[in-house]
Amino acid sequence: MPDYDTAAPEASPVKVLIAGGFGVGKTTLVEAISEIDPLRTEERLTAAGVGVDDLDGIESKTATTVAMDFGRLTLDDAGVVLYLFGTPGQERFWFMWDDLLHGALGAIVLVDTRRLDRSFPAIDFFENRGLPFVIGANCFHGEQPYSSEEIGAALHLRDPNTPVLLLDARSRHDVRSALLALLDRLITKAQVTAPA
Ligand SMILES: Nc1nc2c(ncn2[C@@H]2O[C@H](COP(=O)(O)OP(=O)(O)OP(=O)(O)O)[C@@H](O)[C@H]2O)c(=O)[nH]1
Ligand SMILES: [Mg+2]
Repeated sequence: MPDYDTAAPEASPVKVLIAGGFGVGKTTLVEAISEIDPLRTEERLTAAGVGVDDLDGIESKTATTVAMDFGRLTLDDAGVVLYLFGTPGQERFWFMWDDLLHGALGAIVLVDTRRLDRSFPAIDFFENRGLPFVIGANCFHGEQPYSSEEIGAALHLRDPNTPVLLLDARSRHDVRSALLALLDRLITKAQVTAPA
């Protein structure tokens, strides 16, 4: 049984969504950083998905999230405990995103630069609802031919100051940096919108 009682009681809870299109590395990211055994709700990809699920570039993928991922990370220095909710990526499960959004303060939108179009709906979703987010460009196989600026421009982000971070979703260090960048963004936005 995982131990769910070790988060510092005085830490402020912050709900964060890990979003993006099919197979961009959301479950991998939550697994890389969570201090508890992450909850995964994955089902095997089967022959029934041929022609529906595009596995181009992620041929080793055998399962897909059908509800959500859940993990936790305590950041003692920041005095917060992050609750990470990974969204399902397949289009037929997007109806769950509105429920997952409830109470969330921010998001990491993962993109795969080989298939940027997979993540446009996630970006639109958060821009339309005004939820702050950072972009995590997942460098599959350690390769990333594009700079952060180029990726930001290609995504046509409504806010040009949206951070674009190059990361490896399997790397605890990279994921932690992305989450800290998101926290910075949340603090900056809160300061801008707070009444004087
Ligand atoms: N080489 C490499 N493989 C990765 C990386 N991130 C994820 N993968 C692999 O890519 C595949 C997809 O990763 P998932 O974490 O399942 O992606 P997901 O976004 O949760 O997928 P859905 O829930 O189906 O939308 C898996 O086979 C991972 O092992 C990475 O940074 N580098
Ligand atoms: Mg997943």
